[in-house]
Formats: sequence, C-alpha cells, structure tokens
Amino acid sequence: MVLIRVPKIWNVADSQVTSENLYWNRRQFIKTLIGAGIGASVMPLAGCQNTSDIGKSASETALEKSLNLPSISYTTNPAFAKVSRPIADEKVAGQYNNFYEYGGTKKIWLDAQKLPTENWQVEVAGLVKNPRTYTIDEIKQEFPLEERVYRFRCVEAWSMVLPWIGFPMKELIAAVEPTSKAKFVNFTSFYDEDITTGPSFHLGSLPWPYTEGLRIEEMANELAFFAVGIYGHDLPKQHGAPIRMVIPWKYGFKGAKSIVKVEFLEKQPATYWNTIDSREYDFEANVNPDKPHPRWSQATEKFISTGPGLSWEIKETFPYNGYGEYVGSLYT
Ligand SMILES: Nc1nc2c(c(=O)[nH]1)N[C@H]1C(S)=C(S)[C@@H](COP(=O)(O)O)O[C@H]1N2
Ligand SMILES: [Mo]
Repeated sequence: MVLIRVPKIWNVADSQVTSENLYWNRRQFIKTLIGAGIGASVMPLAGCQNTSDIGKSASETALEKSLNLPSISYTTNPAFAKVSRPIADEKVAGQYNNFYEYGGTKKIWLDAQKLPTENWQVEVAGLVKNPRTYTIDEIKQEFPLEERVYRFRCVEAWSMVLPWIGFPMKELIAAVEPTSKAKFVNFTSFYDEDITTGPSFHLGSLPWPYTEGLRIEEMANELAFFAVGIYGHDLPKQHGAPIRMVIPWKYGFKGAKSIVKVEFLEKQPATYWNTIDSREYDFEANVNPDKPHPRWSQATEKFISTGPGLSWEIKETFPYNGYGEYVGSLYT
C-alpha cells in the first residue's frame, strides 16, 4: 500500500486556489505520484510542514487533525468521476454530520473522535457459504478500491456531493456467497454504551445499536458501496470510520456508519429509524421528490455548496437522487 501525504487545503493560502480546484489538483497529484512510481524515500518532500497553526483556534486545529489522515491509493472509475453539481469542501463536510451515537446535532465531529477504530473487525455472517471476519487491512487489500463521486441526500432535505473511496458491495457478495435463502442484509454500527453516549434527548430509549437493511438485490446493485475513505484519504471518524455504507439513491440514514457486522437474512430486519418512526422513515427510503416527508416537502433540497464556509442553494430533488437509470428497474 502506497501512503502519500499531500498538502491539505488549509496549508494553501485562500487566494491561491478555490477549494474545488485544489481538490482536483490534489487528485491529479496523487495519480501522478502513483503513476511515476515515486518511492517512499521522497515522500517527505511532498509532506507540508504546517507552520500556520499559530493563531488558529483549538477547534480549528482539532478539525484539521480529524481530517489529516493517511492517503489511500485507488483508481478512478470514469463512470463516477463527477456529477452535475460540485464536490463539497472537505472541512464543510467534516463538520456537518449526522451521527447520533455522538449527539443529536450536526456538530458532532469533535465528540465522534471518541470512536475507537484500532483493531477494527467486520463480521460477515448469516446465510452465506463463506462466513468470515475481516480486519480493515484485509478489506483494503482484498477489494480493489476506487473513487466514486456521488450525490448525497439526507431525508432532512440537505444535500452534498462527496468523493468516496471504497468498493461496490457486490464484491463482498461474491466473496461470501449468500445462499438462495438470503433475501435481506442487515448492517450494524459500532455501539458501546460507555463511548456512544447518544443525544441528550430520549437517552436510553433509542433502539441501539444503529442498524440498517437492504434487500439483497439492492445490495447487489452497481451503486451500493462500502466507503473506507473520502477526499483521497482514510475515512474520518465523523464520517463513520473505518468503513460505512453509501447508498446514493436512498436517503442518507440508510447509509450506516462504522460497520461492525453484515448479516444475510431470510426476513426483513428491524432497522433503527424505521423502529423509531416507520411513517417518517420507511424501510425503502428511496429519494423521491414527489413523496413528501410527513413534516416537510422533499421536492427541493438545500444543496451545500463548495465552501469555504457553510452555505447552500435551494435546488431541485431528483427521483432516486439522479440514479434512476441504475436502480429504477429494482422498483417496478
Ligand atoms: N451509525 C450511524 N450511521 C448513520 C447515522 C447515525 O446517526 N449513526 N446517521 C445517518 C444519517 S441521517 C446521515 S444523513 C448520514 C450522514 O453522513 P455524513 O455525516 O458522513 O454526511 O449518516 C447516516 N449514518
Ligand atoms: Mo440523514
């Protein structure tokens, strides 16, 4: 595994480049280094000693630390290299999250740093011929990693475009070989009541651990993805390190973070939000502009623009979040 350090957005003067430009340049930079086969001995040259910490707030420094993670080598899949809207600024995406294990607001990035990611394992079990427990390193080595720029749409009607790195879920299906009885898949997030203390409201009454489910045909679709990285590097804790689901045609809550177990089942599993309120969070949860949430319209969304600060524009919502050509046939 080639590990490369590249200058981070915050090491570059604002006037030099826009954040989006820098992101694309950085991708180019990573590809060039890999392509040229430059070895580890020259890597320190590419590392940027950050002398601009002076005068930064403690929280700014902590945010940078949470995002400043080892780079991953990956290929780009031309089919998913971009979408019609621009990629969110990394720091905006990294401090606007939903992760209820660490609190009930969008500002949980700092509390999420409590997540212990060392010696992570993912158990794959249930109705499969080859049950197996993977370490994160095994996952990164055995499944070819690629980058996919996907639209991301939360049920709360905000959206972003994010550059995930990971592998299609169908590759895991091929590895573990579900039996013909397997019709559904349940995904479980990390939970430890001493660490994942949850939001202050309803404390204790929520159906932990966070779980999500798919029909096996949905999991086998080209788009269903496990992310182990984002923005060229490992997944930050606030985004669900070290491995999370990304299901781009469904509302964001279907994408469980920090996965510890994947279980193949005969029956549809109970899931976290659906258990809390099945009227507001249905099991299917496909993005649909014509089907309002009981408390708000889904016809438009607050699209989080590229930054540097948090700002948004109101944009139309697309059926299946713009992925109907891939998934429409699953729902006829
Ligand atoms: N374990 C877990 N996974 C979760 C959540 C959560 O609270 N806990 N929130 C979901 C919701 S509602 C959204 S919108 C996305 C947010 O992902 P992001 O913070 O990486 O943008 O994560 C989803 N996965
Ligand atoms: Mo969400």
